[in-house]
Amino acid sequence: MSPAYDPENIFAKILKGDIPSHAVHEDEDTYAFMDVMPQAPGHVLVIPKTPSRNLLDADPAVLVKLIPVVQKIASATKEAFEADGIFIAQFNEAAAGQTVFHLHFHIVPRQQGTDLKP
Ligand code: DGP
Repeated sequence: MSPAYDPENIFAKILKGDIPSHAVHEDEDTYAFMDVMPQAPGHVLVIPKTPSRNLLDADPAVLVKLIPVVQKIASATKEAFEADGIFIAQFNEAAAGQTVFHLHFHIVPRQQGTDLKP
């Protein structure tokens, strides 16, 4: 069983407007914004507005609304950054690399022959 959702996590504060962010999309259920530590130009994070610690913790009904937005933002980002491909990643718990405990998808434009920043 996962630890409880912490309502004071950074992305919860971004959703509340307590921490500024650069929005690229917002609707009733979803928010997308630029990652403050981009692994490549155009690195976007897509999050649900519903409190969810990670994918394993999320109500499937939340994912049904979130995934089409991930797809849409990935397509738009690929076009905007003239990327050769798009990397989409999502981590669950610290052992797997999660550092902010509010469900998020990383969308990172990739150019052929370039590496992600470590
Ligand atoms: P991870 O939990 O490891 O999947 O990644 C969390 C990401 O969140 C990481 O790429 C950096 C980003 N991040 C952390 N703090 C902030 C913040 O205050 N604003 C924004 N825009 N991004 C943040």
